[in-house]
Amino acid sequence: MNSNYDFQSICSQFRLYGDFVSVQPYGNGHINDTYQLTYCQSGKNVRYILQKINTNVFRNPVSLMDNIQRVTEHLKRKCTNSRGTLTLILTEKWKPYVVDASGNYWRVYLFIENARSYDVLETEQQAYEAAKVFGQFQADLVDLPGPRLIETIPDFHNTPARVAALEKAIREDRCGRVASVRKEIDFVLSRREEAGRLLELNARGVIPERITHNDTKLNNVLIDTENGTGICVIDLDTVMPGLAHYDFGDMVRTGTSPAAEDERDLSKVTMQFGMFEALLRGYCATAGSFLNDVELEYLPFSGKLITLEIGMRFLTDYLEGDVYFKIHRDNHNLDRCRTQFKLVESIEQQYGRMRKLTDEIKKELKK
Ligand code: ADP
Ligand code: GN1
Ligand code: MG
Repeated sequence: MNSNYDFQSICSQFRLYGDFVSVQPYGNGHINDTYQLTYCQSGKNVRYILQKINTNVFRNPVSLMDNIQRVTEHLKRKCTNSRGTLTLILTEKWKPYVVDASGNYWRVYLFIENARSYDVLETEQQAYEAAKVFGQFQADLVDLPGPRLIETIPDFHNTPARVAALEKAIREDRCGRVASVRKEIDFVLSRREEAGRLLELNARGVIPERITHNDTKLNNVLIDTENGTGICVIDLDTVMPGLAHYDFGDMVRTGTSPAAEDERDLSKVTMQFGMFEALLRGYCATAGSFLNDVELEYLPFSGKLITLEIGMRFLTDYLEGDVYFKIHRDNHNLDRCRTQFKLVESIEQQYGRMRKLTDEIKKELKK
């Protein structure tokens, strides 16, 4: 743990009651530094989540926190209990973040207890519950009052721009790694004409901009540890204007394979149709209330596109020398890229069936 931070001083600026007990690294996120913070309140230990925002990734943390504050306050009005949304703890000066002496941005959330996230889902019921919560999240934000949320990372899901970034990394070949990943590069380039399809539909006015989460990795949703119901969406840094597909696509990417995102044995990576069906039914149970016909029709495509997109982001980061995603071993980003591309192939093999099911569900929704 980085003990250079003066945790007690940082925490003392938030409206946290009781006595500081401990702070420990927590979770498996690739971007922020997350800590479990414990305070003793009148003899009882209470946990919080303390996070240092990654300002290399999020260049405008003040606007980002403004987005999160607006979104969580809006959700709070719709929730029946305090586990239904993240709750920010404000500072003594009523701000949602603290800037420390080195310029780091920190925030604190209530710790959502009796809940957990899964890096790999275990059952179709979990997939259904998680997707339902993400769909409800989009549905609840349909009426967020203006102004438009700021884009915390511009062009985050602009897949053609991600292809261009990969091509730049190939041209520069900063680490001399290009020659060893020709196969992976060809995999992307042979599919490049699909990269702009959703943005084209949006430009033609066929699918609308919505407020989306944009990082719906299945470990960004909490599930009740007692009864297995989906509770709450977390990791709100990328909540911003987007297409509904960005969220469903990332659920397919992270929720349908029984293998970890960085699994080295690619024979374990496969798109399990039953998990896809559970995600689709769960998502439509909530988002079906507002999605239009074309949005529904392109849900299977989004699974393929977003898996390809994240795979190429891992590949780009590998070529650039692992500067974006946290890595924990050599070739970690390349391993992650390969699992994504294997999953794309598996989706392609089952694509007809995925579309047929989507058509059936679309008809059920119309009844
Ligand atoms: P990152 O952006 O790095 O992925 P997250 O915001 O997703 O960071 O947090 C990392 C992990 O911390 C999550 O996967 C989850 O397990 C846990 N976590 C985050 N916020 C909370 C919370 N409010 N209550 C309980 N656990 C949380
Ligand atoms: C990052 O923050 P985390 O670990 O939930 C990334 C996502 C990727 C994901 C891949 C802001 O998500 O876009 O899909 O890793 N978040 C950001 O695991 O880049
Ligand atoms: Mg996360």
